[in-house]
Amino acid sequence: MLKTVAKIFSSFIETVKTAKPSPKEVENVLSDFYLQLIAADVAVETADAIVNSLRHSLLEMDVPRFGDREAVLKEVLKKSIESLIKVADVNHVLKRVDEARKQGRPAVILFVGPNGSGKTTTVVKLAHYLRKRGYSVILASADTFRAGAIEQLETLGQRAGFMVVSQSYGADPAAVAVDALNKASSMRVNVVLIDTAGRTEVDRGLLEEMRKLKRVVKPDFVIYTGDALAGNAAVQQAKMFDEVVGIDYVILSKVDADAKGGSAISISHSTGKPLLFLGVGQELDDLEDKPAEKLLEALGFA
Ligand SMILES: Nc1nc2c(ncn2[C@@H]2O[C@H](COP(=O)(O)OP(=O)(O)OP(=O)(O)O)[C@@H](O)[C@H]2O)c(=O)[nH]1
Ligand SMILES: [Mg+2]
Repeated sequence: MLKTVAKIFSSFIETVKTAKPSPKEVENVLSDFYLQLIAADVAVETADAIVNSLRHSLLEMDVPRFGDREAVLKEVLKKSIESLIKVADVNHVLKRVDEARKQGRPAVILFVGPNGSGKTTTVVKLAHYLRKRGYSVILASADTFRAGAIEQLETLGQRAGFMVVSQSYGADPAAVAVDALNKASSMRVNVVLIDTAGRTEVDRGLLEEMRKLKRVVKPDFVIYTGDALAGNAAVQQAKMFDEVVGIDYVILSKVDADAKGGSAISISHSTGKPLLFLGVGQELDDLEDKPAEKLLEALGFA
């Protein structure tokens, strides 16, 4: 997990730990480091931010005579990465669900993202997460587009013990979502999670449909699910989804299978949208609600 970036970090520390480099050496080391980060799919603006925050420390760093330069440098790098990984407190989401409950309505969370990014799997994992915390949840299959999508959510959802509201392929996704909302209201269910079809910037019709869905269901939150394996593309797509539909949070999936780590350290910084969870496997419990801790640990800062 995130081995490439972790290695780039440790070899950077190795290079600069022994003696205080001259300004010229600092620039050489940093430009090398920068190129390695870009090659590992770190977004350009994020690599810039890391390098800029390190430049000052490398030039000005004042380690006591017998001080441990390596430990100080590692701490500086850790602080820099920590400040870039913006996370959301899941309690904020739970509080909103409580407020909705007090108003006598279900909270609604709309999942969006590109094809195959992990939306459907994550919907079921989040339902499980919420149920463990005492909330009742139903799922809406508003992906009426991709062959097999309805059966996939029905299978995964029902196996985990959730009610799945669906219609037929080609049905209006907004109609499915409204149907689910009505059922949730009459059954006094706390949360409705809406699964949608994967889409890209070339699917104009699908993007418009997503906007309509948002207009109709007025979700409490829109969550973008990105695939860590897509690297920088996951970051660019998140920006596109934010422009087109508006997103509140990011969940990055498949972090367990991501050998590089570029998207994981860039996505919240680059999009300005906080990371809510990391998907770290295909089981129901593989949803990590402390993304920053988990990423820093994988990057060797434990
Ligand atoms: N290793 C790993 N695999 C995951 C994770 N999340 C999802 N997957 C797998 O990724 C694949 C795609 O997941 P889906 O949930 O179907 O993705 P989707 O975004 O709903 O896909 P579309 O509906 O086709 O757009 C499936 O094989 C999942 O099991 C994760 O956190 N880790
Ligand atoms: Mg899906």
